[in-house]
Amino acid sequence: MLTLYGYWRSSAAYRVRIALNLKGLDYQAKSVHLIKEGGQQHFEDYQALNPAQLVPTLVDGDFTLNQSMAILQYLDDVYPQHPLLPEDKIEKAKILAFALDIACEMHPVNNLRVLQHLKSPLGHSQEETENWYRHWLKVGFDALETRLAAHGSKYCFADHISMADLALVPQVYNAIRYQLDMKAYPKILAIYENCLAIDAFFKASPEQQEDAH
Ligand SMILES: N[C@@H](CCC(=O)N[C@@H](CS)C(=O)NCC(=O)O)C(=O)O
Repeated sequence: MLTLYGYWRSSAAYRVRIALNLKGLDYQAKSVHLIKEGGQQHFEDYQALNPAQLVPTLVDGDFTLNQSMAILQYLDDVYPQHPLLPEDKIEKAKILAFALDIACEMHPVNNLRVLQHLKSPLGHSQEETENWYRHWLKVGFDALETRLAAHGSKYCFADHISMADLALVPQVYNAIRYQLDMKAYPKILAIYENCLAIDAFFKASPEQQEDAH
């Protein structure tokens, strides 16, 4: 039995939900509300599961795993249907690098706890915090849009869904939420729309989750 501890608006959990859906895996979703009650990720029982106090955490039987990119890799290794990475080693490395541009460079600087820290104790306003958010989105998306000229098509890497798309789609959701002007990124936006037309992506989207709002 697979259990995913996540939160509807968590982009890292969103990556994993897409993978589970693509692979047709049944899972139980457990909500860890990141805002309510001071953030349930800080509760003792959740810390026992994931001392990093972040979502997602995947439990597969007696095995517990954090870090969404490690979870994607684990799911791909153990449940190989609908692979997220190709056999070709060069192509695989390129896809991983693209996904990590998002997961390692863009996501961490705009994480909830970073935004909260900017406000208190550092004293930045809501407007300054949102400008920070959009700044790092722009830096990341500028590079990704350029990269997509080389290999983007229907999806990030030609016409095959890959781990790159699973990383990109949640990041675009966040960008739209934070009102980044997406007109500068026609390739990214087209891929986002192509992905959301697929049931596995749509069902994984934040508003479709039981704990939404
Ligand atoms: N690198 C981690 C990032 C996990 C992460 O930062 N999750 C966010 C939600 S997307 C979170 O739990 N934030 C809670 C907080 O900042 O307190 C992963 O990919 O799983």
